[in-house]
Amino acid sequence: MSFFAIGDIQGCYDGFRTLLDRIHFNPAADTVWLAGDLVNRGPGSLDTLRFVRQHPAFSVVLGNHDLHLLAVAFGGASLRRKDTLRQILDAPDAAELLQWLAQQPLMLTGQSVSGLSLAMTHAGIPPHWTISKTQSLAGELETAIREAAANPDSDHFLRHMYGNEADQWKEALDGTLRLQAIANYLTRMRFIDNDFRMDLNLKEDVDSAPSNLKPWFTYPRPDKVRILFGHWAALEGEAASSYAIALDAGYVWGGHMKAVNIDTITDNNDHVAIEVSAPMEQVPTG
Ligand SMILES: [Mn+2]
Repeated sequence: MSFFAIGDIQGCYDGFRTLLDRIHFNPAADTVWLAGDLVNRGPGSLDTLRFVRQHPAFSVVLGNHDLHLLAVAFGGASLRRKDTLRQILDAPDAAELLQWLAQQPLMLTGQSVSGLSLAMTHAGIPPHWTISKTQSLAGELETAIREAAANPDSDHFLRHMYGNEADQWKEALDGTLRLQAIANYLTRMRFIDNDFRMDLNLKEDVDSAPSNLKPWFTYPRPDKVRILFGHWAALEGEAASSYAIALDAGYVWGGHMKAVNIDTITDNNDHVAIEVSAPMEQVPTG
């Protein structure tokens, strides 16, 4: 009856299975939250999707790479040079896998055994969004993604997903820009300024940012919710935050894959983590 959170798998199926062995994963009893980016860059995206879909022990949030796969499958977006998604698109069970993926949420909420309130999204939650507001905005995006998968030929959001223009939340946003802003905050955010505007280009470590930008998780929040997130490999699984817990330790880039034992999270945000290291030969080139 363990409760774990695991960071970005990015198609590193062998590393994922090794990590599950290391935490003595029991599919009949345990709960494991996956922080999104199940697929892409690594060599085992198809096996990862099949395995996660088969086991109800896993709960998933969608990451930017998962959304990219859905945009390619349903929205006519092009594969990029470094993508390793072709194996999914060509698989005999592609339709079932992609429809399953399109039904997954952007956010999970729950409680640890000691009663801490928990939320997970792929990139994080900006400090000016309450948990209930985030839940509601995530729901708008989930609805749009499900409509796209149900009617791929219509003029749906996955045809218009990409845009760095939607880099700051405004209540008045509507239509495509509103959905783009929600997707950007929940799946791409790293640095934000004092007006909570995202810089969607910077992806480096915290020390390299211009002085007007800070990691989203260093701004104070009005609640005490613990936010579990992936996406930011350059953090190497360490966020200096009183409330956020970083899960992406960059396995696909030769780093580590990390599992946090959620029931060990303390009041001051310490927690027990189990990591596996990537074999060097797995590092993608370019
Ligand atoms: Mn990501």
